[in-house]
This record gives sequence, C-alpha cells and structure tokens, in this order.
Amino acid sequence: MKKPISIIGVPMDLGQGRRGVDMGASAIRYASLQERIARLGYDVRDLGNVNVPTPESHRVENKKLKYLPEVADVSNQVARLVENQMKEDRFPIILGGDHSIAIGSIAGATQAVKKLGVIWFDAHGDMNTEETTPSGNIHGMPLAVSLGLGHPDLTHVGGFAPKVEAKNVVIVGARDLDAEERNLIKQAGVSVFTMHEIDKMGMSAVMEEAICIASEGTDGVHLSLDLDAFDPREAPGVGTPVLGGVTYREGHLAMEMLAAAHVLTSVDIVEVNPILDVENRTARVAVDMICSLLGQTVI
Ligand code: EXY
Ligand code: MN
Ligand code: MN
Ligand code: MN
Repeated sequence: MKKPISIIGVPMDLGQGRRGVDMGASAIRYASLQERIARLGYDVRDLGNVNVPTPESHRVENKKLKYLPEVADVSNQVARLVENQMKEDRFPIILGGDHSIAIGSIAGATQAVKKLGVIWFDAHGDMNTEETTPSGNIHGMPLAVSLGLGHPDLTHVGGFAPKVEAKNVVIVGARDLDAEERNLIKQAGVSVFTMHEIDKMGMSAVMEEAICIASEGTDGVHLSLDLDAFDPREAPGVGTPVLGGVTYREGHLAMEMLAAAHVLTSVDIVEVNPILDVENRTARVAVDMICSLLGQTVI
C-alpha cells in the first residue's frame, strides 16, 4: 500500500550565514516534485509553508546560537505539523530551508512513531553545540540537538529530550567534521560512514549496514537528506559545498535500497540554495532522489 504523502515547506535560512536557502522549497517545487510523485501513483498533498521570520527583521542576540528564539519557534511549528500528518498515517516530506529544520521534523516524527532511527546523509556531522561551534550557525547542530545535546530551547522542542538514541543514528557521506565535533560524535556513539568507507566498501554495503543501524529495534526511520552530501559537480546549489562527495548514481542506489527496505516514515530535504545553483540542477537532483526513495523504477 502506498501511504499518502504530505509536502511541508520550511523556508528557513536563519540557521546559516548565506541568503538563498530559504528559496530551496520553491526551487524543489519548481522542479515538479508534486507532479513527479503523483505520477508514481501516490495521493500527494502540498500543505504550503510554515511561517519563518526573515533575518532582516530580527537581531542576533547570541553569537554562539544565532537566531535561537526564532529557530526554536519554527522548530516547534514544524514538529506539530509533522506529528499531525504522521498520526493521520501520512508520509511527510519536509522541504528546507537549512538543516536546522531537522530539529522540528525529528521532534515531530519521534512523537508519531514510538522509537525512531535516523539516517543523516550529509558532508557534515551537524553535531556541534554552543560550546564547540566554529560559526554559531544552528544548521551545524541539529543532529546533536536530536540526541539531547545543546541548548534546552532546542533539545526540548516538543517538550522532551532526547529524540533519538545514538545506537540508531548513522551519518552517511561525511567528509568535513570539526575537531571537537568529531570528539562529540565518538563520545555519543553515533555511527559514521565517511566518503572513505563509501569508496572502500561501496555504497551498497554501506547502506545495508546503515539501514540495519537505523531500523534495529525502531518503529520508523527518518532520512535527513542534505544535498551537500552529493558532489558539488552534481549538486552545486548548496551553501557549504565540499569536494569529493556522493555521486548521482550512488545517491540513487542508496535511495533505492531505502525504498526496498520499507523502513522510512519521514524525510527532509535541506540546504538547496537556488541562488548558488546552476539552472536548478540541485533541486532536480533532490526530486530525482525522492522519486527513487518512493520506489520509482525504470521498468
Ligand atoms: N561544521 C560547520 C559549523 O558548524 O559551522 C559547518 C556546518 C555546515 C552544516 C551543513 C549543513 O550541513
Ligand atoms: Mn547538514
Ligand atoms: Mn551539510
Ligand atoms: Mn538502480
């Protein structure tokens, strides 16, 4: 049975330093997300956008946690919406926005399924806290926050913490971790498949293990898909590109394996920045990946 799908836009750019990622949700819609999903035979509904304040109308109060109150407020809105959609037995696709939106989507998803696993597809670890951040940008913190590490206004979105256990969390595609962030990942016990493991083992073996880690003993799995996991040659429209990323074909294979595993219960797609993109290529990669994730096959 194909679960009905709800698209939720979160035009958030308060979690990072460059303008443009707030238009990511529009760019992905412009790349025909809804039509492509409908063509696969799904009942799909677009719920529009969550209200996100503009940086120009707000001040940075805390340089180590930029726009904290605004990000916390948006996260609470996202959490409620995601939880409600999932409790109505719908599959939410949350369109960012920067990666801070995952604080809300994971909070909501955890409230809807009892125990959640997370696959974090990213060039980065997003495991910084107020103490370790080199930038003060909250998009470098959402995975730590979901594990209960960080400012309580973020860790307690939805009213409780932690949202997930490290033994069910896995990062795939990492190649740019800060030194202290690396320590935190190790201390917490999060599994990581860097580009080195992907090169060495192949994406197929990596995803087999990643799916096991995220689904073992859980009731659902959230995929947090940061487009900067991909190589910037294929996905140039991201704010923090890092050379040497996942190829388009490896990405497809990873998504197809997730589709075949039937474990996913929610997904967010983040960090698409159309101002930095080339003819909306990155948004189109995002839509192609979603279609693979939803079971699109060639024949
Ligand atoms: N680790 C750096 C920081 O915390 O500022 C860069 C984080 C980039 C996060 C991107 C979206 O995944
Ligand atoms: Mn990220
Ligand atoms: Mn990233
Ligand atoms: Mn294939």
